[in-house]
Amino acid sequence: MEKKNRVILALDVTSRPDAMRVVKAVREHVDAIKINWPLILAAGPDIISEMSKVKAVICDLKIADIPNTNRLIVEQAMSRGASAVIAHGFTGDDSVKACVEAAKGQVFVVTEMSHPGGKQFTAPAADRLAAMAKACGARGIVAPATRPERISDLRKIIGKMEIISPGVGAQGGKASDAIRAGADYIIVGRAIYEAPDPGAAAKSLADEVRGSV
Ligand code: NUP
Repeated sequence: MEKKNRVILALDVTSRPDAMRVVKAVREHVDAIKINWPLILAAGPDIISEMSKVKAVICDLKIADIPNTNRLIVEQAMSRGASAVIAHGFTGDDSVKACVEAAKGQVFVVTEMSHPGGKQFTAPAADRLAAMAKACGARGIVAPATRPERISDLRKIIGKMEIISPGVGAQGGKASDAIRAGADYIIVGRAIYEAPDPGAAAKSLADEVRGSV
């Protein structure tokens, strides 16, 4: 994916027409489209191929199973045109390695989750999850824009690997804080697709990111 706007659209709308409308409005201002279960379940998995013709697609399936099942899931996502997938790391390094192998390295591993409950179980394990993601050869990690200081901590563990960071806008995080803390990309859903003018909202976030580096 390009690194022009450093904004990844979280396309959590629940119909194909809504997805097309939002993507058409924001495509110039985002570098990738993240597709999660709500849209896949609403529009069917072909939405992955369709969106991959417009932008790089990251499939946020939060893959969390035994190695063989992980491999099967990743193969399905990649064969439909995904450029990368998001997997959980708490399943252990054999499960993460299965994803990395099947995705030829294009895996982002969830560390500390961005919502309040993320502090309960994921925060205490996040440093180890990040180190494990690195050891397994993942492309990057998912780290919380709601706690930019944690992005900085995790950056020290992973070195040059990529950090993609959700939690901007609706969850209370700020784009410029996440980028200054070391995120490569921010992930934004509701603050873009629920905005009266999604194109303007995405542009304003991309401008904020550019102004913060
Ligand atoms: O820790 C995480 N937090 C998070 O919000 C890991 C994620 N993958 N996400 C996803 O990012 C979440 O599932 C949603 O698709 C997106 C954030 O959306 P929004 O809060 O900007 O609407």
